[in-house]
Amino acid sequence: MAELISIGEALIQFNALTKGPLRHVSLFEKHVAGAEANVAVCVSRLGRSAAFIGRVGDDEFGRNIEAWLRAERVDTRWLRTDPAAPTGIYFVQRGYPIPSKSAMVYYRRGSAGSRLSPEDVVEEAFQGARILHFTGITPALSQSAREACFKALGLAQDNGVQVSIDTNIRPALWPSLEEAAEVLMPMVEKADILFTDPTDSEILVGENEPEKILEVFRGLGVDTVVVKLGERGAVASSGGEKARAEAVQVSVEDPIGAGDGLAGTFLACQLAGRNLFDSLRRATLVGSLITTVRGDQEMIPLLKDLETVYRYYYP
Ligand code: KDG
Repeated sequence: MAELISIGEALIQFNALTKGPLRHVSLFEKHVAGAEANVAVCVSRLGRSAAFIGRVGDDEFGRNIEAWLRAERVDTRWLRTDPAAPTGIYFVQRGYPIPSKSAMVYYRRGSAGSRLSPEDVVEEAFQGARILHFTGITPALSQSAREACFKALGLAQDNGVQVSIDTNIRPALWPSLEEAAEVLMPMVEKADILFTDPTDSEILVGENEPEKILEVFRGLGVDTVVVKLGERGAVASSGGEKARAEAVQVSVEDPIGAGDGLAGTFLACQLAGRNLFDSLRRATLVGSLITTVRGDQEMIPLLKDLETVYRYYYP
């Protein structure tokens, strides 16, 4: 059985080959993406085992996602093909209006992935697993996806599985930010490991200062809190320890997916028994590497390559 169970919507990403507003872009490159799928692939590439629970459509993009995840050795036995809806897609607009940033344009309403429901979340997946992971995207997809997350939280608790949540608030998926906070906070309070950033924390708990964010979520009972700070790196707090890691300086092609690489690497390191600082520094490094190419998953290193690049930056 897989050590990490990730629940969410895997998507096909069309990434603009040229920077600027999408209306002027003629060529797009296809990638497999979706926050929870990115984390599952990351954990698997780093030598730990991962399974992905979700739905894809009975179409070419659904087959593309399934084949990709299998090739990455992610356990897809609980990935369902739903003939009633298409696989979700989105486009990435790069470098506009902010030069170093990307924007996502979704075409996913009513997608197969959004039809995730409690019946897709089976107890068998949790038996022997060590970590359940999902992000704030999954409960935003639909009422049934939200219920699937709650069922997963219950099964994690019943089976002694740690809960990892990345707040990942995507405003385009929520009717309002207040609703995002209302739905996500009861889930966050059940997390053992939390990934967040200043923007999401401002929405959830009215704090955007990294040290305060650590304090507030730790105070709510979350054992390990990681605050992602983009080009400023990350800070974390766990038990009696605190750690800070700087991002490495790289040339940014597309920052989307960096946060998932950071989370996936941190979780893989924790599964491998690494301490907080070692986990955070490797996680931050992988987050930086991912920004150097288009696509969320392509630059996630294999374990041996992570150690090579780690020694390069931290000789
Ligand atoms: O973190 C990257 C993801 O946001 C991207 O792959 C798309 O999953 C996605 C989403 O729902 O925004």
